[in-house]
Amino acid sequence: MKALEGVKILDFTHVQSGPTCTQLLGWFGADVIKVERPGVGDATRKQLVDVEGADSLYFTMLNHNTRSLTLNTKNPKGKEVLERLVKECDVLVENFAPGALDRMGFTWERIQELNPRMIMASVKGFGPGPFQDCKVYENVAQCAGGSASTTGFLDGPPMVTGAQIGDSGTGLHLALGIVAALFQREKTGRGQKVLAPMQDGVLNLCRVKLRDQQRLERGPLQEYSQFGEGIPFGEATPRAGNDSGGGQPGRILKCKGWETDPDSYTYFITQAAVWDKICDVIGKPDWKEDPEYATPKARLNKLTHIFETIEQWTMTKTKFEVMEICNPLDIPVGPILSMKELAADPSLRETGTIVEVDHPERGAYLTVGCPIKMSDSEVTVTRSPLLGEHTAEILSDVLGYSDEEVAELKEAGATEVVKKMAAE
Ligand code: CAO
Repeated sequence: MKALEGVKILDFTHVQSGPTCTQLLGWFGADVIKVERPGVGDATRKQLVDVEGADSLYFTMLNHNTRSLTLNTKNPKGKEVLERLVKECDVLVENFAPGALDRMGFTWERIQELNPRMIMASVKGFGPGPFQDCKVYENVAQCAGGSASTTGFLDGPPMVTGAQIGDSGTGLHLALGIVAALFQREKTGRGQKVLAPMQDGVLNLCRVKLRDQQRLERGPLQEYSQFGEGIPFGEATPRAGNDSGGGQPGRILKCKGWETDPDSYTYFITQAAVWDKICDVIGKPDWKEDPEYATPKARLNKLTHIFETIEQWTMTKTKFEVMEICNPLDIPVGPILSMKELAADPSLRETGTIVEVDHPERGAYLTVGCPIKMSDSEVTVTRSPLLGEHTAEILSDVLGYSDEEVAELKEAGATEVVKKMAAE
């Protein structure tokens, strides 16, 4: 048995944010029915194509453990099918542009009329307010949620991050809202609307920068290197490069081989509790007693000098040697791992964090498995569906349509002749 077994998800999601959420629900055992436009499907199927004629990695890596139903929800017969699905399912998840579901005729009021137990969960770019009608993609959310203004170096422009905190991050927020609403429904018997705006999700992940904004109003941020460098602060939380900016100063430092390997770096944290050990390791035992270095407060105005000195030591070691030396001493360090290194990491394969999946059109590929491990709800990653692969199966199993009725739906243009699966 899996955690969400028996929960039916009407999955109207596309691109990245929504599928991140529904894939996770699928991994937890929910039956995820992905509704896609006949002949078109999720736009990402045909974006960033690397194997001609096959669904892209963009699509496959975000849509595991789902079933695909092609349905034209603007066709009268298609609308009838959708109404029946709304009655049958527990959760409707969507990340259409604002108003698209209403234009289809499925307002929240109508959905409640059809199924008062329905949980309707949405990702939108913004919550209610001046930007509520905007279409939003990942980097727009990173910019509008406070991430870009606080990422990058002080003397450079705002930067977006590689971590998809706007899309995948918001998908995770939405999934939590959905399971909380399912839990509440157990007691109330009622569904509810769950909204996860991307701006809110990014801001939630950037909360320490909002903390610093308020601290800045009371004086300079002493944990930022710019303090020790004598660079005045402006009015807003600045970009702090690779400073941790928190209670335990940290920085990315070069390691042996950095001249030719772009990832030959380590993160190094000068945690107060292990300061003496750090001094010994880097060959600066005199810093242990020197009042200019002995306390965290005394060190704050010379962080750049301290990290440059530590870097002289890290540059004599590989990033893994730094880890091997510092780990037993409880000095927190972390190698900068490339995607190539992560993909080959045997321990991540063993835990199912990276899995190899076989696909009839494209062959084997790597993907991320479920990042949440549960002792009583094991995750098996199954390949993403081909467009409309489960149309007949869903119409019959979930809604009880006969073969003749399915044929009539095809005839009426509500669905399409299902693409045949390649031999597996
Ligand atoms: N049958 C018939 N019509 C369908 C359909 C189906 N099965 N599925 C979708 N459609 C229609 C929609 O009803 C909509 O029609 P109208 O515009 O006439 O109402 C149309 O397809 C396009 O939907 P869309 O506006 O959501 O798609 P888009 O490509 O123009 O915009 C995006 C994409 C992502 C910018 C937009 O959906 C959005 O802002 N979503 C919310 C924020 C979000 O999730 N952003 C993250 C994107 S990356 O994860």
